Amino acid sequence: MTAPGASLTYGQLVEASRREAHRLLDGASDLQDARVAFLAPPGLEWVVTLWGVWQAGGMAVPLAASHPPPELAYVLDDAEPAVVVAHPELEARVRPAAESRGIRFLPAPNLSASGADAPPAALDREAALPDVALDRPALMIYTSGTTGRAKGVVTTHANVDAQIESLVDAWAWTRDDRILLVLPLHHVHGIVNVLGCALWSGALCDIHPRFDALEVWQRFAAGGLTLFMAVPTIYARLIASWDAASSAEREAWSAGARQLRLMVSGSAALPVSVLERWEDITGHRLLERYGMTEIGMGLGNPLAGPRRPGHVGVPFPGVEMRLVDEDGAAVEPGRPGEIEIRGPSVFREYWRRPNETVAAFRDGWFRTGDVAVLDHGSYRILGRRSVDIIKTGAEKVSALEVEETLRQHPGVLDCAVVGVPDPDWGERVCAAVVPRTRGLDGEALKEWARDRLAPYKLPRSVLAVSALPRNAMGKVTKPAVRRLFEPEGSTARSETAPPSTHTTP
Ligand code: MLC
Ligand code: AMP
Repeated sequence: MTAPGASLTYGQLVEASRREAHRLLDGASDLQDARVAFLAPPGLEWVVTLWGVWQAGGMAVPLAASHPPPELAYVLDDAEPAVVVAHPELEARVRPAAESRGIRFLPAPNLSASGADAPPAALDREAALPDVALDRPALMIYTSGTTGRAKGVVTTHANVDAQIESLVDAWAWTRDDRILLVLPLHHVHGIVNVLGCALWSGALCDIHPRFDALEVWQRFAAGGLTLFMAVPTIYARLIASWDAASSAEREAWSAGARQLRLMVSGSAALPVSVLERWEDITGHRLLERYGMTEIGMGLGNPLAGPRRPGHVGVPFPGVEMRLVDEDGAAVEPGRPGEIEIRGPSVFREYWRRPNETVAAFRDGWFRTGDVAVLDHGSYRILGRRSVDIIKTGAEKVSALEVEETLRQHPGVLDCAVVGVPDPDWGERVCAAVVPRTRGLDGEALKEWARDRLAPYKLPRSVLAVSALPRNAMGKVTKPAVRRLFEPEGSTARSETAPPSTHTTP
């Protein structure tokens, strides 16, 4: 396990995480599934905290490093953690909220002072840690939905094991693998697919605290990696960076990338143009796969064998899937239907939301809300059933949550938020706003929202309209709102009202 300027062997990781478990237990014998929320940049402290929480019998709640204090406070109120752990770099964002709620606060484990190089404390090595059964909760990841605010997706140790084992099997992970991690660690993609599989396999994980295109290319060129996994926006950024490089750099970077054994894309639709360009540059046909926080990974193209552009392959080992119509009946082969998933990787519940948990399943099958079709023996994702779920840069955003927040601004009478197709981000968050008074400044509205919402939820375009397009029932018609932001939107715009403000940051 390496991170800038530091590394841990597996032996050191075990020692440091046992020490962390004892610190969290603070004399208790078992955390008894208490939530431990933690905020740290991707790095060794993050991994030690995760393993510490698990060994102490707690449920790990990773917080998003990009979130502003109100979003973090929401998670604290919802998860009700017994402990909050934060890295000094990010502590100011969460410590006041933890302390004002009377939650025990701990700084992230200081590995340089007491962890990696320090001799293990005899007490820590010998003192018993709880036996944690596999059916106990391991992880809670917050995800946006169509109802209300973000929900905690609870997975047990057995679920996490199943999610990891399925990928280790499908992608033939071994202890000789070496993967570069550039994804945020508040999603399954980074936590399970990259870090989790590496830890499970005893492989090397080279952790970078954030994505930087130049650093990634230089790391490829430095050699020694076998695996890379990222979202389509990252591949698009890497392509742009390669295009801007000198011919000597291009040659070295491409040669470095060619040495890897597998490159994977997922979390959002991979444009065929990106797949083709990446293949030209690196010789790798990206393996596209489909997943979701609630299920881990569902479908993937083969490790060996043809990978169809625009397709997401077939179910992973241990995953059962079916395509159904609105009534839950299996669709005819070749017809589109909603993906439903069943199997040991599927989550246990939405935290303290029994009704939403029940509604998310049909006869034991998890209803993903994604529509797909089987085409030449491999599935193709056609889209989502809800227009109110936006995927931007592979981050899921609830349009309703952004609308709720914007409506709290005194200058906003009403608004509608949509995802507009975008070549780099997949979708772009856009807001049509009915101002309460004249002269509402879209840029100022975005700045106001920045203190309240995660950066990726902020509307990148704000358009002032005198009224929102509605159907005969008075319901806002989102497709018409979306057309307001599309290049040929001028005709749609005149259906509603002339814009008075249009900012495209
Ligand atoms: C950052 N910004 C975004 C954004 N990320 N805007 C829209 N969508 C996003 N996802 C904003 C920044 O706040 C900033 O705004 C501007 O874009 C430029 O910032 P940046 O520094 O250039 O962006 P960066 O921080 O580099 O982030 C881009 C990114 C990141 C693509 C690296 O978004 C990312 O890591 N995405 C991956 C998310 C992920 O892991 N998803 C997996 C979900 S699990 P401003 O206004 O300040 O200029 C899942 C299941 C599965 O989906 O199948 O895996
Ligand atoms: P999240 O809820 O953040 O875990 O995101 C899961 C969602 O991302 C899925 O429900 C899909 O809508 C989308 N998704 C993941 N992988 C893909 C893919 N390969 N192609 C299209 N959409 C995807």
